[in-house]
Amino acid sequence: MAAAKDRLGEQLHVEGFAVVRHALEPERLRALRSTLLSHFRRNGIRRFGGKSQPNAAVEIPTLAPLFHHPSIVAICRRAVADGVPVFTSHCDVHLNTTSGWHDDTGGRAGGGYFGDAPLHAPRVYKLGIYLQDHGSDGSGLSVRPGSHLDAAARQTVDLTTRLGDVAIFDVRTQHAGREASLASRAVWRGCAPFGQTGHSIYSLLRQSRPGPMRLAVFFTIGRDDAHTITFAARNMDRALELTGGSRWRLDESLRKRLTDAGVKLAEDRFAPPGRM
Ligand SMILES: O=C(O)CCC(=O)C(=O)O
Repeated sequence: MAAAKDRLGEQLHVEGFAVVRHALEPERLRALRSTLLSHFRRNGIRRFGGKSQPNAAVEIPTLAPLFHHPSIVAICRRAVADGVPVFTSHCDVHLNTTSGWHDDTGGRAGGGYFGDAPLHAPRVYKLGIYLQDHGSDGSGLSVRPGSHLDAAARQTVDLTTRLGDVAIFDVRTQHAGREASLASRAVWRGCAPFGQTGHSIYSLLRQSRPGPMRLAVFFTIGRDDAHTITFAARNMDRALELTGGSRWRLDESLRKRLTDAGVKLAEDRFAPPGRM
């Protein structure tokens, strides 16, 4: 009898997203939430109406237990075809940011995070861990099923994650987080041409009308192939450009925990960021 197909792998393949319910202990995530809130008191950069910490796998060492948590490693293994995921090192934490519909390819027309590779080839997945419930507030992650294969797909699904759930999606899948109001979007259109200064102004304006606190961790893993390594290298370049930092190697103990768990590390296979 043929082995039953893994539902998570199958769903990612067909629909481009999945949610693993109750994967993580809420208590652990509440503790992480307060650590991250302290981090953002002094750190992070103003982005999209809130604050973000790019390069967070390097910049926030307290995230490490999340990456090698057995449930997370199991999800990553199930997502890739051969059960050997590659950790890209790309990780962002977002506090109170807004986001419209987009994918994470860096540009579908080529020249994005996959270079000139045809977009049917890569298998890179983003995990989204929301540190509060979004079961009914419409403020969590929404996706367009099938948009990883057909960019014109327009149906939308609100993933209604609760604390402890893990969302995972193909980076080609179009998705949106908390959408800004029409008025905020108009303000953002005025700010966007001014780069980081525009981000700072927009974020300060939004801070004066705070909504419910919203904190989430995103990181990417991929199949063990050249596309994943290109994605990793280009995203690390971008993260260092955004932060102005130069540290890009993972902490030695995190490297060991991941490799002991059977996860490969993209950082062993790309040139130091900025020198590609
Ligand atoms: O803020 C969110 O919920 C979505 C974040 C997002 O779209 C991203 O990290 O690519």
